[in-house]
Amino acid sequence: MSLRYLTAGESHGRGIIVILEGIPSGLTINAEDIDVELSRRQKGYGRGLRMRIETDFVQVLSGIRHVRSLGSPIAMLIDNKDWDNWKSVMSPTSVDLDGDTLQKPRPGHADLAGLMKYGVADFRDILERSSARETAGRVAAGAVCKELLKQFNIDISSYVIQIGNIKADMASIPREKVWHNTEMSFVRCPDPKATKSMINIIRKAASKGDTLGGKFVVRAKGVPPGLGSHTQWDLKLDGRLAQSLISIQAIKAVEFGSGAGFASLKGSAAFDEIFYDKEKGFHRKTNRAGGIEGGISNGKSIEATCTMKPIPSLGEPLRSVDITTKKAAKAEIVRSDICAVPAAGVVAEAVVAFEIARAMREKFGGDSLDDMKKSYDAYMERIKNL
Ligand code: EPS
Repeated sequence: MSLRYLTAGESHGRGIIVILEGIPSGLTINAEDIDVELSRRQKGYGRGLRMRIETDFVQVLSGIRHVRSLGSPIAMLIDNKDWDNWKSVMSPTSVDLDGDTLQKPRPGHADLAGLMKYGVADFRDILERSSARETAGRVAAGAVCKELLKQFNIDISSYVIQIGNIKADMASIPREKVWHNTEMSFVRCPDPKATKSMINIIRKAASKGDTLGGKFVVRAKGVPPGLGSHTQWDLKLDGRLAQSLISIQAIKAVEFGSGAGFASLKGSAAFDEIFYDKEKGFHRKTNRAGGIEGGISNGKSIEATCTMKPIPSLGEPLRSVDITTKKAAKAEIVRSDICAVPAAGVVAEAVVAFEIARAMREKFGGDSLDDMKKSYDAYMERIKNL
């Protein structure tokens, strides 16, 4: 048994559903802890009016009894409050005869490609599912995975380092302040000066009907060496993490460690030299690899930098074509966020938590948490005595 999940649900439908399977029995899971993660995902300066409507909380439908996991599939529902306003447009049973159809696809969105692929006449049929509302389900699944990882002292965090052309000056922020500053910042950026400038450019973009993307770092601390494998392409941990991260709506690039910077480094300056002493065992003084070598975690923090494109729903729309008349037209104006980079960092934490939990489950097995811990302890003891 490995770990897997599926999400379902449209952005303006009844709600978002997630089924997470493979969590061992005996893990304490409080719905409030899942709600904390859902609320972190909703925040961030630059979200649109929709976030004033929604207050996400989880309803656990199965797999947890008396606050403990059963080892059976965990099904969770997050209601869409906005459903009340969309009951006829999104009705699964009746036909909305007066409803407007969306005809002018937005460049950068799934609208046109999805419309061609699925043969639909109204690209609402596509955007409802391509919408980032779906990530509420991933965050709920990730919150459960985070609880499992806590049992092994693995901690997942993220912070924003760039919005538009404003970059955080990370060298000026002491390491121990990064987490606190991030959670205090309206854009989840640890640099207070950059936070101010980021808020300003988001405000400016909004006033011009424009949107912004950016970059964030996601980090997993406390990951044991040995997750993932060099033996097969689809077992490599970096490959699996990259797929999960790039599947987050609007993420266009994922880099591990020095990432794109490796291109200009010489071999003599690109790697993490190996040291040994009795107390620390094998260790490194740098982490250019981002915690993964040969597709296997090496015991350093796993660090990925992700790039998010600007939101493609614009207040001042780009050129497009009406799919019925074939005449040139401006793309549809659809209510949207201006910048969702801070929220995307929280979603990235969730998908990284899932991938690390999955790799842990594969390496240490265990239908129950106790079995998993015993196997983990035995392995950690073995590598300590190498
Ligand atoms: C989204 C558009 C906006 C966002 C939405 C993603 O929603 P609406 O079209 O209802 O204004 O707020 O994100 C969420 C609802 C969410 O929970 O993240 C889009 O087109 O992708």
